[in-house]
Amino acid sequence: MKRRDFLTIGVKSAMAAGLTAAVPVSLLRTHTAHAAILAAGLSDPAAQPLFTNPAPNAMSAAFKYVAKNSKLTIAMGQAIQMTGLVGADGYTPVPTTIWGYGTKELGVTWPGRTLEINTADDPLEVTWENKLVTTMGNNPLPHLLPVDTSLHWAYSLHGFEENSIAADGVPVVPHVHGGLNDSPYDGNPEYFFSPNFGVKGPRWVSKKFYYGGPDWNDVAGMVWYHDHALGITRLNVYAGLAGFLPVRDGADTGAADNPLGLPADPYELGFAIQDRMFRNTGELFYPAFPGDPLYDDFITDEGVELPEDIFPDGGPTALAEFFGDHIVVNGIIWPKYDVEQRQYRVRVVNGCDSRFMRIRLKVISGGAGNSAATDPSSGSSIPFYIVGSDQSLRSSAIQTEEVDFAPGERLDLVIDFKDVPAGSRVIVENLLGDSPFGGDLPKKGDLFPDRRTDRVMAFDVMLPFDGSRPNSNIYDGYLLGGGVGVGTAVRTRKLALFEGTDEFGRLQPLLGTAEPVYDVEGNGVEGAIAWHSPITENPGLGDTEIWEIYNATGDAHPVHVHLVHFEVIDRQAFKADSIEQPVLQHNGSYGIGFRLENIKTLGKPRSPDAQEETRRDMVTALPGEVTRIKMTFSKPGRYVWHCHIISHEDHEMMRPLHVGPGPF
Ligand SMILES: [Cu+2]
Repeated sequence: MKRRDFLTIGVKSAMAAGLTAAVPVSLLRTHTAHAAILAAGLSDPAAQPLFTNPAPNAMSAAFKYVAKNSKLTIAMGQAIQMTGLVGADGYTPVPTTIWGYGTKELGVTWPGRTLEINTADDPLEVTWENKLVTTMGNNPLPHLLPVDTSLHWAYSLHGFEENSIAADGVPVVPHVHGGLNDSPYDGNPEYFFSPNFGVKGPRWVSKKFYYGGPDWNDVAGMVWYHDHALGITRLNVYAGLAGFLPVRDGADTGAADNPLGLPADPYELGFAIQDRMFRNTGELFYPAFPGDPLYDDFITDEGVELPEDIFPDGGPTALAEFFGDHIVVNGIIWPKYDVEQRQYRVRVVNGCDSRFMRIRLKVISGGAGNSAATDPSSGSSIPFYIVGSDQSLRSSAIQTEEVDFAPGERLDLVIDFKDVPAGSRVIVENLLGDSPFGGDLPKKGDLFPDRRTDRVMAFDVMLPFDGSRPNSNIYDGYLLGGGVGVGTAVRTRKLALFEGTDEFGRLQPLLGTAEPVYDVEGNGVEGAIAWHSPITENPGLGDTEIWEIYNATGDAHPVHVHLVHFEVIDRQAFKADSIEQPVLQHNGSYGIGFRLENIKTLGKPRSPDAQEETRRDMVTALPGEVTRIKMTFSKPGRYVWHCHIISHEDHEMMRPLHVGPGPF
């Protein structure tokens, strides 16, 4: 495994010096929790229907919000939704309480309805309302999931210590991910607000948010929106707070006569892929207490035990990572979608907490509508086209048989069902494991027993061809006019990803610098630092910078930078000495982090992958590699950059980013 190879070369000296208390050994995790899952009254993925329930198409006109006079009011609320899950008897459908986005007319849904913006539109004014309250009495709802209040989170901030979810309700703040947002409307984690704006975060600015217009994204791409409240994002998103926000332009219009000739509604599909655990009753489950199934797998690594006296009741505690054993697509478990023998544009969002996927398509002849045709390993692989990702199209379509898919990333694919025999089933297969991704295919110990997470959804080729609608003809090399080009950099920053431990001994992923710098308050800083420490990334307004991100951890981290789109330049192996040092925590105590010394790059740089040759806001930093990106900071003010493993960003793997002069 790459993780172990890297550790031997990368932090060799630190290991020799005995400084690697935090070295992860999660590869050694064994997933033997199957019996425990059943004993705990949780849903057994092996007993759930596969490819039976149709998924809604998030790109269909019926699934979209319709703004009036460029204004929308979108509520976050609680609802009951059927996911296709059946109870312990194996056939009775069970309901799930979810949180979603919605309007009075449409109700709230998971995922939220699709918000489409055209680059030619006037700015859209959205009033986000926190309606996580009881229908009777307007009282704050408790969280659907156990909340760890030991983290730096909304109500742990100075001046908010007296607030609680019980008294004040759940803090939220929507972030439009991939939008060139003005700072006040970016959904910064400290801009949160509670139901009916009873509590407003320390940096809260406005009830109204604006997206679009001439100084916003200027080309078509796939943006999405999700909650970003400080230290509670993983739980708010898990409960259902996420949705699509496609950006259109004059070429990628979404209409049947679009100049690019891309498949259009009803042949343009949108699917949000998420992994979850459920109780047999249908309710969402998140392991947070000792004894919970999978808790031991995801709370801590060997040798880093959670002291019981810190959490006398055993929790709840945040997890180092989370991997659900049920795959949910647009709120439906392992759905199917019926298709014609033609090309479809399929736009997917990886909305999982920690799960990287490697996607492949498997054809099972005669499998359409066949409840026994569920095993991707029995099918044969077919190619598909990558036409774009994140914030833009590619310059041309490229054919592939596999593509990696990181949490937070969006892929824009064209799947050609023309030559797939009628009556076939095409299964979307996932080749990666149920444990942290290190760059390679999983080993046996990285997999859930009897897992169903190797399959995502299926397309059944069984609809009659509708000759009245134009057929698309995307091919390898088909010109699309997208791509990315960022100007000349004025500065190169060396940054790094670290794996330390917090004040309780829990695994704590951290960002920091890979060089000595001064923060905006004039303090010398080097190595890992936590969220609350003064700004270290302060690019000038309009500046273009190269960021070199050295991953000194054992796992891949999907790095997201707000405000910008970036060019992925290259990746290169490196070695360095990893020196242990204390890390100041939000509550004044200390955890353990590292800094890097004697960094040496190794071998030749490696070019970006095909899905990375677009305007990106996500990049996977692999362990033992430096990943180089280039971007221009074109709006002033407060933003953030973070790992998009949501459990990581909630546990300090996030740093503020401030463009231009203060105040900070
Ligand atoms: Cu991470």
